[in-house]
Amino acid sequence: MTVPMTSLKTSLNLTRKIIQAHLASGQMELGREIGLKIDQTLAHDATGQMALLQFEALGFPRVATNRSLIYVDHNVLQVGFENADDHAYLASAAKKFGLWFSKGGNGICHQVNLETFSRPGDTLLGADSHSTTGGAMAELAIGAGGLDVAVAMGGHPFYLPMPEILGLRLTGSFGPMTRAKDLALEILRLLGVAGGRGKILEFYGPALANLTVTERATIANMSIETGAITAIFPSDEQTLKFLTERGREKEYQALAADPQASYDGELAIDLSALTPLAACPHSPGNVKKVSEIEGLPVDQVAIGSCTNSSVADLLAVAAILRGQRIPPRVSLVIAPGSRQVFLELARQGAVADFIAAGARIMEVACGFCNGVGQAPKTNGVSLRTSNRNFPGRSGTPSGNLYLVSPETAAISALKGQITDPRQLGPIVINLPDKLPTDLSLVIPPASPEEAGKVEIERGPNIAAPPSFSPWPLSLTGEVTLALGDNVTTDDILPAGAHILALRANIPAISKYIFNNIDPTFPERQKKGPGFVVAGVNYGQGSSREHAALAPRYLGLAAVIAVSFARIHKANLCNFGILPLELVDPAQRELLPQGHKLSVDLSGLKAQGVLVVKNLTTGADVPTLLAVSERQVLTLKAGGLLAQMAAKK
Ligand code: MIC
Ligand code: SF4
Repeated sequence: MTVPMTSLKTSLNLTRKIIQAHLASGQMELGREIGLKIDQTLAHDATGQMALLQFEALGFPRVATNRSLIYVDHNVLQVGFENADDHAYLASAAKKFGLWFSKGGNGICHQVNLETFSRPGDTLLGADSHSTTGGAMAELAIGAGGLDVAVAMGGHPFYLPMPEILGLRLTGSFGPMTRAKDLALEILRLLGVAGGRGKILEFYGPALANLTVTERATIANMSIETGAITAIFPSDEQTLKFLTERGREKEYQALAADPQASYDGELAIDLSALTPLAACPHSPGNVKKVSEIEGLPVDQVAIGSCTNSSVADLLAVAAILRGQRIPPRVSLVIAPGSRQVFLELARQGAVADFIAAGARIMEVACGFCNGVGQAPKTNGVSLRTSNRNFPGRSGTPSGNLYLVSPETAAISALKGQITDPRQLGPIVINLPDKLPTDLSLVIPPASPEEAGKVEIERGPNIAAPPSFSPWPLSLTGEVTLALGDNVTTDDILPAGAHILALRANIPAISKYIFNNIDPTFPERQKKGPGFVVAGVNYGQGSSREHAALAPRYLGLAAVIAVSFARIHKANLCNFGILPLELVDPAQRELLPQGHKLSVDLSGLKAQGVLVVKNLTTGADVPTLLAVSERQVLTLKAGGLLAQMAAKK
């Protein structure tokens, strides 16, 4: 897709330019629904199996995007046949339907996609919330549920309300040992975990001249933790340098906001004023200065994840560890983000530095980041370079996770306690002009002529997606769970290797819904239509549609909350669960667990008020159905699969 570069004739910001070039429906009016043409999609072995199963159920013959990819990176432990079944299904379905397949060992989807496939000016829809990482390459890169990605793979637009564009002007330069991660955390400190909702963060300003694509990737990656739709940087000399290092200079296109461009809101950050920061337990928004928490003994340090596992990140870690040893009580694990990174570390001898320092080298994958291994000990303190420290995400409900930069993690591992990295002298790393580019673990799809001969492998773990009917117009049910603010998708559907292995099997995975909060939920919810009641920002975090699909399978009919996270709200609609927003947040108290509710769905309309009746007390609680006309039709049909099937 050609996006006009800087122009003196218009005054558009970069986001609006890319949206304009991809607009399939609607107008760029704040809050009104727009449809975007999608150039690329990605999914992985936690979301891709359901995305592809739904792609099949929708009857698409072959992907209609410029490029669609499947990555094996989340689910690599293979604790049983289930993972291997998933991978065989993914590989064969990718081959048949025209997707590229990145095998286990090739790396974390966002890292590999950035290195290999992301293109300035493109739209990317990823079945993973951190697909925002592509914003570092001036892509409009958005996370969504697997069903939305399946529909986009089939060539249909992706819909979202026209976002507010928040301009972030960066000035100054990082002080000693202050890094991109600290900027990402500063943005979280300023916006909190919900302050970015409905917004795209567009970066500009003089500091960008020295901000590498790798650093931009850390910032774009973590933008989702503010609730933002995504973040985007211009395509400039830094972009050209990144592409050239990877032999991709031909894909370069300069892109920036017009000089007179304006934003819906602006924020200025002076990088020189930043200090090393940490997100403290149990939220990425709980940001403190590292100097304030210095001295806390650490049990585990885990370096890697799609936030901080680049060559530059891990060479810095190697430089800090070189010639030193970690104390016996600390466990240090390092997981390179991609095969390209791992090869370069090996070439430069950094792997030897890690081993000599006492580190354990983990597989090139997500690993510890979403609870696939390395769960800390009970009440353990774990310093991580990843992006989320939600309760229980590490696999240890009482674990205390702190999110920090690779430099803070490395020095703290050596000292055995949280340590401000500014006590280190300057470190020197050698970033080569050319990085290894071996794509032998990326398997191309079969040609359209050969595709017919490809057999899809379906082991016993692969179950067809369930189908749902519309709710009765007079909907009655119980409040099966009443919760607080910022309920995460990790709360709804916990992470971890055993549960991840069931992502292709909704009946099996539904048994784990709300497991860390109330293990009796699935059994209670199965008894009839149910209502979950919650506070602000319900469904923050990941894109996992299973956190809507599996509750719907159990009979959840509506979530009544003060507000919702964007991706999760779209997922609820996709599976026919009503996302109802309390008109008066205080009335949440009128809907306690166990009470019986009813709601009349006959007048369902976009932005309409639905009065929820508490049959136990007689109280009336007005709620807003803040969705688009399109989503109302989806809800009326019993979900997007049913709606699209009816259209045929
Ligand atoms: C995450 O970081 O939470 C994940 C695991 O990558 C998820 C994907 C999933 O759970 O399906 C995400 O961010 O979307
Ligand atoms: Fe993987 Fe963690 Fe990144 Fe999610 S946040 S894609 S689990 S590395």
